[in-house]
Amino acid sequence: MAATRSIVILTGAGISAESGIDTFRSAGGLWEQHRVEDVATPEGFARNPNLVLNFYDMRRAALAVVEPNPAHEALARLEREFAGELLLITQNVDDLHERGGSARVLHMHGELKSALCQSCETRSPWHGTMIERPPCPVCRAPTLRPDVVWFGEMPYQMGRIYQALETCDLFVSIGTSGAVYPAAGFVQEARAAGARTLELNLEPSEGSRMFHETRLGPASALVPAWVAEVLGG
Ligand code: BJW
Repeated sequence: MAATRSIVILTGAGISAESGIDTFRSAGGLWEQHRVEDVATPEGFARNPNLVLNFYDMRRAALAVVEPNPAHEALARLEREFAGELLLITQNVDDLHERGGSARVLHMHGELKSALCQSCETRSPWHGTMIERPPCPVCRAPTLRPDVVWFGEMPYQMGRIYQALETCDLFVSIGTSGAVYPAAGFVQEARAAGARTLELNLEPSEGSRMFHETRLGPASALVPAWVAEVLGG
């Protein structure tokens, strides 16, 4: 088999589950406690901005008490030691990849620690609470919203992502249910372009049959083992 030169990795909520961050679709997960239409759509935000700002303020505060786990750390090791090209795409809005040591992370669904100004469209770092309606640091309008991608909105950097999917020789999906597009379609894009495809997940995802190989188990065990395999030990 030819050596792997270019890897695209997609991560989802499952990689952060063992750090103590709720996934979305599990029993007791985020979507069981909140209506998706209320907290993850532009229409929900227009209807009740305080509810949405509180929801994201609470999620941002929760980041302070969690730590990256061995799966995040293993992907940081891969970034440091893999000689080929690597693109790490995450659907997660937490910062555990960065805190685990990854320097180059593409957050396609935005970031909890970022604010988006609805007036001037500037993205700015965000550490406090948004419920107090602070002004945008650039245009001063009180129109900041969470910098997260809600249903019906376009995820970030899709051009760069599709380009990488077309040219990678290995696509790896980690800890995602495959329920949300366009991310759920990446496996098909990569496979159609000739890449080998691997899924690492606790249970088979919705698109499991699209992958050449599926390994089932907790990310904290599967990801370090796979990284060691790629790096030869
Ligand atoms: C473990 C584990 C452990 C647990 N170890 N594993 C009909 C058909 C097709 C598409 C659509 C449709 N109707 C509407 C759409 C489009 C829509 C969509 O996909 N809807 C579906 C519900 C059908 N998508 C959109 O609107 C997107 N935009 C869009 O499509 O724009 C147009 C476009 C066109 C063409 C090209 C490009 C774009 C935007 C989607 C935005 C999603 N936003 C959210 C919220 C972000 C902010 C926030 O965090 O609050 O993103 S929703 C939520 O789901 C979040 C996640 O990133 C995303 C994916 O969830 P994820 O990560 O997979 O988590 P779970 O909980 O679902 O799964 C966890 C997995 O981990 C499970 O499998 C567990 O088993 C596993 N696991 N513990 C390993 N220890």
